[in-house]
Amino acid sequence: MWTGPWFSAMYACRRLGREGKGDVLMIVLYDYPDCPFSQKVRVVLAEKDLEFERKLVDLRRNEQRSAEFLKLNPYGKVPVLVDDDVIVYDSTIINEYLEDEYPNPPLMPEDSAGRARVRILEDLADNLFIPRVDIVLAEVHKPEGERDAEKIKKYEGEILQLLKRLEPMLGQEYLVGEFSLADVAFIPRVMILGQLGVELDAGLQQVGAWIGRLRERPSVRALGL
Ligand SMILES: N[C@@H](CCC(=O)N[C@@H](CS)C(=O)NCC(=O)O)C(=O)O
Repeated sequence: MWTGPWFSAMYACRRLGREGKGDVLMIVLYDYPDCPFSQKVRVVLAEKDLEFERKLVDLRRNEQRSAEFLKLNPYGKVPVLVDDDVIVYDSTIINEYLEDEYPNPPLMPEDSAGRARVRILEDLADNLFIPRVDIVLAEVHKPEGERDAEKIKKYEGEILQLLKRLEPMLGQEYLVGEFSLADVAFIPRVMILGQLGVELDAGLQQVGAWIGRLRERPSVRALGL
């Protein structure tokens, strides 16, 4: 068991969608509240009604660099999921693990083409969308006089361009039809665009409606964004 500067919150214990392990609390999520990657995993745990123990890793105190934590994730990053004796890190890999291990309700299409589309969108969210929103977030958090207005404008423009790629996919409820890991990947950062002052223009009506639908989901509301 961990000692030292960890603190944990216990969540009631009920596991659905898996046979064989019984009603024993086995999932632990090493987490930081504001981390969009940790939030992605919390959405999936909630969608699958999986209960877990949450261990907060205080990034402000560099707890992710402790020898103990590096044994779990040599990259020194949250989230890390520990399921019994299985350790998984990287939010996208954790979410795939959860999908494989706890398939109900499914968050991946059955067909290979659909699964590939989900993975392409997760990659876009993780490597292009989230980092750009994080740049704007960092600027907006600075005192007003220190903000780089040009930088904000440039990255807001790039964020809107990325969202324009999603617009034609959203003639349906969710990005790949049913709610999937693709939607999950965007949730933490699309939910805060309004707070950052990023306004969706007229060409992003479907995206706006999609964000509204996402906001209604209990798993998303639980993030408190
Ligand atoms: N690709 C990783 C990224 C995880 C990540 O960047 N986590 C950040 C917090 S949001 C972190 O732990 N940063 C600590 C550090 O880099 O020292 C994932 O998807 O899980």
